[in-house]
Amino acid sequence: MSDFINWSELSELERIKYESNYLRGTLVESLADPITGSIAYADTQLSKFHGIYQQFDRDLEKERKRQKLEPAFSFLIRVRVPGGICSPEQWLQLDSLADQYANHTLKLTTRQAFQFHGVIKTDLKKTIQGINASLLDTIAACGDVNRNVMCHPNPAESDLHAEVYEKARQISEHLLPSTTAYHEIWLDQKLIADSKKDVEPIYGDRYLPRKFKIAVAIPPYNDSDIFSQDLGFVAIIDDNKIVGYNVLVGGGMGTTFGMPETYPRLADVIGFCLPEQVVDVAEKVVLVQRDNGNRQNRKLSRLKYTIDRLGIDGFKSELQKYLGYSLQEPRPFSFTRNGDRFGWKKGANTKWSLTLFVEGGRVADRNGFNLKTALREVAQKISGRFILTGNQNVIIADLTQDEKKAVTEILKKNGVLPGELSGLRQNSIACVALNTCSLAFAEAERYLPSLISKIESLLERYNLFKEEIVIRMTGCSNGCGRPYLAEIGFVGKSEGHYNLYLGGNFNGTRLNSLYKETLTEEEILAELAPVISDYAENREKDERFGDFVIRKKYVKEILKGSDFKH
Ligand code: SRM
Ligand code: SF4
Repeated sequence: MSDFINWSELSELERIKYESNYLRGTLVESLADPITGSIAYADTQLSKFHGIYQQFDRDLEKERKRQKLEPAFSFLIRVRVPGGICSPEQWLQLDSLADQYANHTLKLTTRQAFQFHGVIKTDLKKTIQGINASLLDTIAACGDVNRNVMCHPNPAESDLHAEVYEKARQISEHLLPSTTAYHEIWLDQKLIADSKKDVEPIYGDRYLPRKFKIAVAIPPYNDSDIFSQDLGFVAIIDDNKIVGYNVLVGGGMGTTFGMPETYPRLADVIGFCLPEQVVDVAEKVVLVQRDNGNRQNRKLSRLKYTIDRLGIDGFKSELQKYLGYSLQEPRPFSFTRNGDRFGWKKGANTKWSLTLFVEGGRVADRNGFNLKTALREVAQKISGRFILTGNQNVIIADLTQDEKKAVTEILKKNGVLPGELSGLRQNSIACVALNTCSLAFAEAERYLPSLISKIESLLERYNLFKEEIVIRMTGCSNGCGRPYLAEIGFVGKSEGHYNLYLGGNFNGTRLNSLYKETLTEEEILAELAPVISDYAENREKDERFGDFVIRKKYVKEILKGSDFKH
């Protein structure tokens, strides 16, 4: 069948995947090429499936051009961590790799994963081998496959955490690509005599049309923003037991400025399945997308567009054909909030966990705030676990009373237990953006903290410092910080200019709407000041900021993604 593919109609990535011999391409040759710090173009696409992105330092871009040098190439490596769980030993290994080969920081992502930035080509293999030595890997952390599977992170918040985590882990394992290319290229494992014999029973020889994302949630916490996922499973609990999962499909955040046909979309709840059906349902949803997703235009190839093209009923009947059975009617559920809940919490098993705010997800030592050192010392001391949250934060989990004391002392000593944080800052997310992200139009991680300080001054004026408000910023419209679900969302348009979106809700079940376009910082503060003052004076009891701006018609509620304006 593949012989009859009309390549001219398809995106160029389709051919690159097909001709890659199951993700091998010429990666070995590219890595060995001493002339450049980069790899061949096709290999930059294939390396993503191995968890690696080629980047260049955008801060140095102009100067390197002036000096007629090639860009300062380096690589981002993303570690796959289903459900965000890693051991203290693994933390220590990653911490040390960050110092040896990367930019001395660890980045905690919005999908409960780790990223290294700034790894040069000649250190790539050593870093990947170091990651594997800790029994973690980077397989399928990026690329047109299922990505890191998220789940509710906190064992102290839910007795059902272990069961849900196990589901996330099973889904992740089941949907891994089966090619041995990763082991051959990065781990020097023996080449298979005829690697053409590789088969990808789930993905086929062109993999998926686009990336695919899955999360598992335990109500009332929507900490993985389940409505933004291609596929979501929401645990349905009866008598403290998980009786099954509601199935959600078609969420997504990515949009492209200037392409109104692209939009963020909330997932639809399409049914309910039993716990033992979850992995099968995940596989079959992936297969429907594999066979029906758009392979011509990558801007329109996510599952959300497939669903809008087929119609939700069309999608459900297609899924039923693959499943061979119907999903049951969805069961009622509700979320009270998204984001993380900070501080110490004792679980039913009497173990303690501490949810720690990590601004922008960046684990670094800066200006006396020695978070990286502190977490290294914690890892050397505890027998529990680290759990990354889907909001770029970390939970130090499963601690005894004595360990709790020791952790508190370590954090204090390293300046990591700061004074009170505002409700706004605690609910903030900023994507990486500059200086590494090649798609960024504007700053995010490096800028949001200072903008928040200025908005905090406005909030303090009205006694709203503690008010929890979800604020998110991204450096472009791709949506990596899920900005379209924020009560206050900023999306970078150009250096120093942001679109301002208002009206997402606190439990992550409503998209926000464009309020003002292309604002400078001065304009942002001038636009927000009267809204915040109005909120302080005229909010109803317990009314959230996002609900207030809809009630007071600052923005119109968006009922479906395709109505979203950007
Ligand atoms: Fe993302 C591309 C960073 C979560 C939507 N994302 C990128 C790249 C790899 C840029 C690139 O393609 O060259 C960014 C690397 C920047 C850097 O220097 O690190 C990048 N995305 C991130 C992370 C690190 C943001 C963060 O600060 O935490 C997150 C890593 C998650 C992980 O561990 O796997 C990250 N990205 C997301 C999310 C949120 C989520 O998954 O919950 C989204 C929106 C949800 C969705 O997918 O719809 C997201 N990233 C995108 C898109 C737009 C996809 C689309 O449908 O249009 C791109 C661009 C693309 O794929 O073409 C993108
Ligand atoms: Fe880069 Fe844009 Fe994603 Fe931010 S939202 S990390 S700028 S791709």
